[in-house]
Formats: sequence, C-alpha cells, structure tokens
Amino acid sequence: MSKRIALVTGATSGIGLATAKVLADNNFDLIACGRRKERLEQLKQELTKVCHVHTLCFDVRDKSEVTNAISSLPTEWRQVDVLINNAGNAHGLSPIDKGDVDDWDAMIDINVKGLLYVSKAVMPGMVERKSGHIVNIGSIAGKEVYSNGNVYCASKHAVDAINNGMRMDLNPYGIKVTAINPGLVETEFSLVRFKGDENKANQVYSGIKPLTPGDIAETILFVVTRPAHVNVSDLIIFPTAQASSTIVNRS
Ligand code: NDP
Ligand code: 8X3
Repeated sequence: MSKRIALVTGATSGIGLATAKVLADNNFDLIACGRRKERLEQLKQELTKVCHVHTLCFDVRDKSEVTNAISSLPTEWRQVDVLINNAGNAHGLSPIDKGDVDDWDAMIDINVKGLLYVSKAVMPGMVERKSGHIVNIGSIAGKEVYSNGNVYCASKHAVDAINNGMRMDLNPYGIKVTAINPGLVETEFSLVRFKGDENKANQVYSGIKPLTPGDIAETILFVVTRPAHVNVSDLIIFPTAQASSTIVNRS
C-alpha cells in the first residue's frame, strides 16, 4: 500500500460517507469507521474497486472499544496519515431548562469525548513519525450560540477549543490540524436531532439550497492535499442562503 491512509469516523452517513468516497477517488486508502456494520460493509464493497478499505465498527463513546479497535489495526494499516474526526450529531433542540439529560450526555460523550478518544489513539503514531493531519469537523455552532442549541453549541465550541489546542501542542511535530465548520448541510443530522421526525427535519432545509455532504467532502479533499508547508487552520462554510446561525434567506 503506497497511498496515504485516511481514517474517517462517521463514515456510514452524510459528511463522513461523502468524504470517504471523495478521498477513495483521490489516491487515499481508507479506514472507515461507524457503528452501523452493514453500511460499513456496503461502503467497503463499493470502494474496494478504487482503493484499499479497512472497516472498524465501534462506538466513539466507549473508550475501550475505541482503543481496542484502533490497536487492532493490521501492521499495514497502522500509519494513519490523515484523521478525519467527523462522527457527531445533535440530539434535541430545547430551551436549557427543558433539555433532556440523556441528550446532553450523548452530545458531550460523542462530539467531545469521542473525538478525544479517537485522537488519543491515533496521535502517538503521528507524533512518532513527525507527520500527519487531523481534520476536526466542528460547526458554525462552535462559533456562535443559537437559541435552544445550548449543549450542542457547547459541544462544538469545545471542538473549536480542542482544535486550537491540538494545533499548538502538535506544532513541534509538524502535524497539521484543521477545523472545518459547516453551516446547514442536508444529511441525517436533523433526523437524528429530531429523533426521526421527518417533517421537522425537512423544515430545517426548506426554502433554501443547503450544502451537500459532497460540498464538505471536496473542501476536506482540498485541505488535505495542500503542499507540506500549507495548513488551512480554520474554515467556516455556509450555503449561499445562510449568513450566520440564525440569518437564513428562505424563499
Ligand atoms: P449524519 O447523522 O448524517 O452522520 C453522523 C455520523 O456520525 C454517522 O456516520 C454516524 O455513524 C456517526 N456517529 C454518530 N454517533 C456515533 C457514535 N456514538 N459512535 C460512532 N459513530 C457515530 O450527520 P452529518 O454527516 O451531518 O454529521 C457529521 C458531522 O458534521 C458531525 O460532527 C456534525 O456535528 C457535523 N456538522 C453537521 C452539519 C449539518 O448541518 N449536517 C453542520 C455542521 C457540522 P453510525 O450511526 O453508523 O455510528
Ligand atoms: C450543524 C449546523 O446550525 O444546525 O452543526 O447547528 S446547526
């Protein structure tokens, strides 16, 4: 295997799935991660035509599952060149006093602690080799807080801080660290946030042309293929109809 290896979390859906496909088409071998095994197998079948694919099925909330999965990588897969920390979601959209504590746990455990666990397992190899690139998928919710977004916004503000801290601490090793902060992207995100309520999920994207997962995947491809001396450190990407978390020009 002579291509660069990218490990993508949340490769079973949305931004992660599109990123896996775009990287596979552009000279990367892939470690595709997620909880939904059948989707990982389907992706492997599809991408095996263009690159080597290894799948890892684990829940980012479970520290030992994460460690065991990543330390189970066969020798030829151990050198992770690019880590895409993408797995994440919002759970609920309620005023803070009405919020569901289980939703809060899920967002902090997946979006923040899960990202840390995966990074902890991958970073030592990058540090040892003095090379690598970590791309953290944040959100506009990590730059602005919006009504009822409270804990999701907090989790993405934490990703923003972790991203900046990583860039500082990994700087001596020549490791690149990038945050990609999208606005509205149509994926399974809102279906998960509204617990399967399709009407509510569709309303989020009504009257606008939202970003597609492919738009974000192409941006990720751009940042991970810059020359060695270039690090894109922090990007916000909106659909044209969106100017901030709350300013959205709907027809
Ligand atoms: P999707 O719901 O389509 O995808 C989420 C992915 O995360 C799935 O592959 C899912 O895989 C994985 N995931 C969720 N929970 C876990 C878990 N506990 N363990 C392992 N994997 C998990 O949403 P998006 O593609 O939109 O979201 C991807 C990232 O983009 C998230 O971090 C989200 O916060 C961020 N984002 C999304 C925006 C949007 O508008 N869609 C805007 C800004 C940021 P599986 O269920 O198989 O485990
Ligand atoms: C997803 C975008 O605006 O729904 O992070 O929080 S938003």
